[in-house]
This record gives sequence, C-alpha cells and structure tokens, in this order.
Amino acid sequence: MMSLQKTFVMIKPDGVKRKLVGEIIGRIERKGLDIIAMKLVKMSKEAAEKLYEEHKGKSFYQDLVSYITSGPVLCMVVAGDEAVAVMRKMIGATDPKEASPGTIRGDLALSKGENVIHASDSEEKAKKEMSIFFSDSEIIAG
Ligand code: RTP
Ligand code: MG
Repeated sequence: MMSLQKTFVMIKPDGVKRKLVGEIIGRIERKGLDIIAMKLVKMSKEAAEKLYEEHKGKSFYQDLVSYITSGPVLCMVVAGDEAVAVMRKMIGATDPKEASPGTIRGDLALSKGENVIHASDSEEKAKKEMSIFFSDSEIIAG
C-alpha cells in the first residue's frame, strides 16, 4: 500500500554556504522523491521561532535561532511514499558524529549545531512547517 505524504525539508545556512545544495537535491531526486515547492529565503527571527517552537527555553535555543537566521536557507516541500520517515532516514542523526555513513549528515555535516539540513519529524509538523514558508498556491499539486 502506498502512503503518499508531503514533508518540509530545509538546507540550513551552513549547507548553502558550503555549496552543498546541488549534492543534497541530487540525493533527494535520485531517491525518487518529488520536489513540489522550493524557495531560497533569509529566514526572519519570527519564522525561526515558529519553526523551532518546541525547543524554546532549551540551552541551545538562542544559538539555534541565530544560526538559522544567519544566512539564506533553501526551503522545499518533498512528496513521496512515506516521505516524512524516508527523509528523516536520509538526513540521519542530529549529531553528525552519530549519523550513519550514507546519510546526508553522516556524509556532509560537521557539528551538531550546524548540521546542514532539517526535515519534519511527523506529518503534523510537516503541515505546520510548510505553512510557515509556502502558501497553498506555491505547492505544485500532484
Ligand atoms: P531538525 O529539527 O533541525 O531537523 O533537527 P533534529 O530534529 O535532528 O534535532 P532537534 O532535536 O529537533 O534539534 C533541532 C536543531 O537544534 C540544534 N541542536 N543543537 N547543541 C545541541 O545540543 C543541539 N541540539 C540540537 C541542531 O541544529 C538540531 O538540528
Ligand atoms: Mg527536529
């Protein structure tokens, strides 16, 4: 049974700065997922606080907000069979030292604080996160 899902994926400022955009988009395409929206943005503090609402008050929160707003990020909506779990598997563990080889973070990321890519961890969060950056009309309908 196919379970078609949409998820929100974002190449973080270090990924854009290090010119890893092509490499990462290539991996998503080669996996057979569909990129159905894409936008390069310099994130506002408000958008960052909404995206990382769940981490408010944690020790790394202020550093996270300032890092994520420090330069352009590439925002995408990715669609496919079980897209939420598939993208989470592809990005790998939060700490690149623990991320498996073959994952995006395992192969490309340098530190836990600056770990190249974000992907939603549930369908509910995917809907919330997509709506921060995209209007319905900016997402290509299947
Ligand atoms: P993301 O939300 O960015 O996809 O990452 P994640 O689910 O793998 O990890 P999460 O626990 O949601 O943490 C969000 C981001 O905060 C930064 N972080 N730094 N220094 C630290 O201990 C620490 N912990 C988390 C990372 O950039 C992480 O991706
Ligand atoms: Mg997370």
